[in-house]
Amino acid sequence: MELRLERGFHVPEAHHLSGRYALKISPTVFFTSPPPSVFLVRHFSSYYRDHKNGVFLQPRKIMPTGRFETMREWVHDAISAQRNELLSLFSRYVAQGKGILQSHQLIDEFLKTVKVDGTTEDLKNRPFMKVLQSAEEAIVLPPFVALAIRPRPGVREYVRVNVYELSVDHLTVSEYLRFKEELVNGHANGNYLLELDFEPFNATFPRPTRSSSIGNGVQFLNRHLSSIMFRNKDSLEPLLEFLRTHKHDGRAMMLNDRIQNIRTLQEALARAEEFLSKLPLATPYSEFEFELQGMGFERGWGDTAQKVSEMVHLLLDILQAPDPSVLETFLGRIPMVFNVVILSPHGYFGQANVLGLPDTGGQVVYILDQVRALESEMLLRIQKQGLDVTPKILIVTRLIPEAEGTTCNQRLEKVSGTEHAHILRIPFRTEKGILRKWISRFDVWPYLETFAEDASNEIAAELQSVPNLIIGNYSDGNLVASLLACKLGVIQCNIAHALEKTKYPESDIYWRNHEDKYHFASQFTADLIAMNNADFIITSTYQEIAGSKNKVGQYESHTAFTLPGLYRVVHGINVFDPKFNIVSPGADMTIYFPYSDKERRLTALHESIEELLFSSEQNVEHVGFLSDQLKPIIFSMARLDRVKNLTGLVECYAKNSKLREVANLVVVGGYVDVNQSRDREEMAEIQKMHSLIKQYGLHGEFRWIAAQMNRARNGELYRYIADTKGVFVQPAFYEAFGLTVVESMTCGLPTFATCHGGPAEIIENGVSGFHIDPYHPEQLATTLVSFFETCNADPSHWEKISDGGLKRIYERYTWKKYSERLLTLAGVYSFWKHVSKLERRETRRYLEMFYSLKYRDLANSIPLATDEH
Ligand code: UDP
Ligand code: LCN
Repeated sequence: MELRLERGFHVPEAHHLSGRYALKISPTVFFTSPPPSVFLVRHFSSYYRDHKNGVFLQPRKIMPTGRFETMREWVHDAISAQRNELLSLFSRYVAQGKGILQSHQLIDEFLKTVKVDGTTEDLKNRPFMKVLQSAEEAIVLPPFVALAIRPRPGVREYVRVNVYELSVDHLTVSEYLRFKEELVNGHANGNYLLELDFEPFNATFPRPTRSSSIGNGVQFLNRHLSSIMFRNKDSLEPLLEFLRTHKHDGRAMMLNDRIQNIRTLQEALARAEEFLSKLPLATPYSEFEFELQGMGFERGWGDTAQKVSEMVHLLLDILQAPDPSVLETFLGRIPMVFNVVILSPHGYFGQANVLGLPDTGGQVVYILDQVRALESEMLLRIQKQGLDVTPKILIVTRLIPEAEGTTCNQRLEKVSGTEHAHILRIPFRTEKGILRKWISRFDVWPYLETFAEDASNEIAAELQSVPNLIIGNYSDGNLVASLLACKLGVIQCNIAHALEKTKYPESDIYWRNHEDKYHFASQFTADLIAMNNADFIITSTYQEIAGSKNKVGQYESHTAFTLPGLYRVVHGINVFDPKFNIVSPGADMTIYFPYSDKERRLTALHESIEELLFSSEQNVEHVGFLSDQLKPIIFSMARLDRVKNLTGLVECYAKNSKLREVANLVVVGGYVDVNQSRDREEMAEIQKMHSLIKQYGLHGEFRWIAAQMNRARNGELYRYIADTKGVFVQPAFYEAFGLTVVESMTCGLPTFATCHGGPAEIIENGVSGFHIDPYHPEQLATTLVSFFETCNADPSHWEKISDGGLKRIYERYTWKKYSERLLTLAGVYSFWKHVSKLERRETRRYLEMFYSLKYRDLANSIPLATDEH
């Protein structure tokens, strides 16, 4: 394989380098790409140097097909090949009037237009079908149809077709968004609308280019920055300076003043190595502390001769033959994180009686489990590092004086199962005083700046020092985390949980229509600020960042969008940015463990579980009954939001007589009595549920149980359902991650979950559970019937899926893995921030301006809540 490059480079050979194609240009010059036939050298946008492998050139864009240099040419060619058909296709699009067509609508119209004279395969191979398969959306504004084409996750291009002439223009992102704005503004769109562009700040910083590298930022960052750092001996100075100045609470760690330069460091390490090799491995640090100090080493290297020796070797290896993965291990072991602040302002944040209350679901469960796992990992690390520091974790949330039977009116509450973690509550206040009642997460924006100020003072009082890591949660927590991180100069990690923009389609372009109820303008502005301010972002899945082949990711949808009349985002976030890392949560394994773990089963709870499932009593806790208690149970549990689609599951079950024959249905969620609910969406779902029971005569086969807040019993409930050889179904229209999916799989209950969002990634279809499409309920029913029938014929099938689910969980979804990874990331990103120029002053200044000139006005335009009833 030979390629001739522009600028006279000659490519003598192609290598397949650990799954990537790497073309060697000279002994030190490589580039990576998909198969070389696709590659066009003039598409280089930049390069980065890797100390080991040479220079990687980054392709600017890669066409889904190799013959074309630009997207415009590709689309043009596809159109030319099918001119007549496409004239009628475009007139179908145009006939629908101006508007947005989503990808499935584009394809549906295509299928209706094109005469199927060949096989389905033939249809799939039509050139324009390929274009449509990559199209994310189309904007129809006669005589034009503009297409946003996404050849692969994270990459987008724009073209505009004149539907009468079938001519094609390439559009820049700004032109495309301006065109899209005409849907709302007609031609009155402002040429002078504020355009936000974060690209220039990061242009010189290399990024991976392959979609499969997204979400593994730390590896890329280590590789790139270490190649700079290990270029020569002088470039190691920042590492030395970091180790020499590293302190906690004014106490020196790692190195003292005896180590003046790299030479003395290397000598001291060699001496320490020799000294330690003579000690028994288990010798406690205190027994040789004095000698090590004399050589230039302070605390932090380890608690035994063996641990210290391992660290010494790691550093010697790094100094002699630097390797990014050794560096990551070394950095991950340096004591850096002792005080953590976790922000989650909205909702009822408490440890009991809160699940099921408005805005109170998985995020609360996630944070409480996260804190327990983090604390034990921090304690373990501190002990292994040979330190006697007490870690502190503060969850900072809102204090709600009218606490509705929860503890949300208490200032400080210890997190159960921890020694050093507390919930610190701070009220929302304005000049008029403290807000007493709960308010929706959509209305919190005007309170957050004051909340951040108050939080900063209270955190200082509680910790008696500055935190080492600030973690934001959801849009409001991430914004407050940004304000605090800037103020305190602390490393910031973001966790989105769910970005609302993806949940509400077209909420950007038609933002004004939602403004009264949802205040998305403030929320999307806060999201942009926070995601650009964060030092690193962790996500539960890949799809959260960059979606999948056919679906746009939650972060990816912030790459380019417009809020007509307000601002236009031409580069909001780059999903290839090395700040993104996938760190998936798990389920608390003391509560959720396999049904087969007989010793640990909470059999004492079975009586109350049986009462919940089978009693004939109809009351505010349950309605419906199960007449045949021997049938397996189809189980679901969620908040009774519309998007969770519990009523969709009930309807799907109700309509399929075979399914009703082979299994019972049990649903946990919401209130059974509509008068108890305060949430309009929930009230509608409650009423729908009652009418479904009536309409389909579900008594005898279906039980609806109100929201259950006892987590221990919920754990046993999943296992009890497993005993019936039942299944769990998660039928949401969209689920960002889906903790219930992980909980049920951790209990060994075969799980059927939505293919829209995180569950599609948690489950491998047919192996560790099943994907279902809530938009095709009849298929869902068939999948369930077929599962139960297969299990009847071969009972080992149920066990096979149950085991597959457990295997998947142990491999990927555990809090132990999560906390190890999070602490390593915190160490690595803190280190790089310290030793390189990653504090990104230019970005911060731009963000400050955006915050002051846009966000603050938007937030202040939201009416303040009142406490009147
Ligand atoms: N949950 C619960 N009782 C209920 C409904 C839900 O304890 O009646 C718990 C459920 O076990 C899970 C969390 O609430 O731990 C819901 O998290 P998930 O990520 O599934 O959805 P979210 O509510 O965050 O959208
Ligand atoms: C919010 C959601 O909507 C869920 O999908 C997640 O599982 C939960 O937060 C925890 O991250």
